[in-house]
Parts: sequence; structure tokens; C-alpha cells
Amino acid sequence: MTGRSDAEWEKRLSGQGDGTHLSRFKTARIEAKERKAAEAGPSPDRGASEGRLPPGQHRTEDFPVLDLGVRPLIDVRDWQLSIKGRVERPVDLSWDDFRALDQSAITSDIHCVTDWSRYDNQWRGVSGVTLMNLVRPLKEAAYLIIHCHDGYTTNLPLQGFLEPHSLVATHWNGRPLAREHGGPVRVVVPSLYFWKSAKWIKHILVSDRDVKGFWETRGYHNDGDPWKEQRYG
Ligand SMILES: Nc1nc2c(c(=O)[nH]1)N[C@H]1C(S)=C(S)[C@@H](COP(=O)(O)O)O[C@H]1N2
Ligand SMILES: [Mo]
Repeated sequence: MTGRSDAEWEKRLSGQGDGTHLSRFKTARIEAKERKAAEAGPSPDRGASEGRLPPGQHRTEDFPVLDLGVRPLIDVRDWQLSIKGRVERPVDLSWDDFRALDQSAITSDIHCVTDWSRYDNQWRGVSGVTLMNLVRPLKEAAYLIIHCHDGYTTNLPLQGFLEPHSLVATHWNGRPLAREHGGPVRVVVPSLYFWKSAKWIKHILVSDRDVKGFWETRGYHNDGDPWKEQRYG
């Protein structure tokens, strides 16, 4: 890190209000992360940890907030999720549509590229498998490009979204997902670093080709597997 903690940065940035265009936040914070991505080598203890904690991570009990400083306020009455692209059956889901789908409860660990891991998060929502069964990806479908209300994007393999612990979450630890953590609805893909778990989602593009997202174009690894320590580059 660059002296100031992520939490401190978030506090500063969030004071700048909502609804502001993303480019306004391409400021010191983002540039610092880009620099870190450019300079980073493997962490010294690579391969040293075993079991549940991926290499180079440490455990935390709290739940840090990390984003670009824009935290959209989304009323569930206006909320819509579209899933389109290389699918047989594109959908525009209202909140009621989404809540009527099969709901899953999944406990998983979070691994953030900024080195913290948080164990045993209880998520509720709709699994990636349920959503993909709904839209039915075509044979050539291989990637998801996720678009969010704050302008953030991220990409991941369709396979990752179909893993049994991946879901689109509305609840965390028994409560509706807080706005700062992506409420009303975020993606959770526990097998990848947490930057792939998009908050405030509005659109999932199912694609036959990979398109790098916000951090992936700024020096973060395209794949982001914490067990392979695919942090940067
Ligand atoms: N829409 C959106 N999703 C996002 C981000 C963001 O800036 N905007 N940041 C990502 C990053 S870098 C991380 S580490 C996690 C942080 O999630 P949290 O704030 O719930 O801990 O959200 C990810 N999803
Ligand atoms: Mo992050």
C-alpha cells in the first residue's frame, strides 16, 4: 500500500457524493493502485501458507469497503438486472422476478488482492447456475462481462460463475446487503480475488470473447486466482 489505508481513502472519496461520473475518481487512489500493480512481484511468502489461507494473505475479522468512491443508491423498485449476449433467452429481471428465482444460501471466504481474507461469510441470493439455467448460454459463450451502476466493470470466465459457491447476492450474514458492500445486489465469486465480485450490478453480458474490466485494464491480473497468487500482471 502507499501509506494511507484503503479504508481511509474510501472515507475521503465517499465524501465526494454519489452519481458523479467515474472519471472524476481516477485520482490519486486509482493511480496508486496502478503503480502498485506495475511494480509488484510475487509476495515473499509465496507458497508458504497452506490450507485455507491463500499465499500472501492475512486474516481479518472486519469487512473493509473498497470501491471507487461512488456508492450508488438504488431503490429495489427501480432495480433491474439484464442478462444478455450469447444466450438463448435474454432476460430483464425486476426485483420481484429476481426474488422469485430459487434462492441459495452459501458460506464462503473472501480473498482481497489488497491482502486481507475474511472467512465464513454467509451469502444469500441466486446461484450462478440458476441464472445461467434461466438464460441458457450458447455453445460459444465463455466469458461474463459485468457492468455496474458506478461505471465499474469486471470480466471472468463463465466457468467461474458456474462453480457451486458463486452467486448473485442480496444478503450477507442474515441481513440485506448494505449499500457500501454493493446492495441491493452484488456478485460473489469466492474462487477469485474479490475485485471480480462486482457490486451494484445492472448488466451481465455473456460473451464469446474476453473483455478486460476496470482493474484488469489497469494492471491487475486477468484471471485473479488467489491460490495461484494472480494479483497483478
Ligand atoms: N461496482 C463495483 N464493484 C466492485 C468494486 C467497485 O469499485 N465497484 N470494487 C471491487 C474491489 S477492488 C473489491 S476488493 C471489492 C470490495 O468489496 P467490499 O467493499 O464489499 O469489501 O469489490 C469489488 N467490486
Ligand atoms: Mo480490491
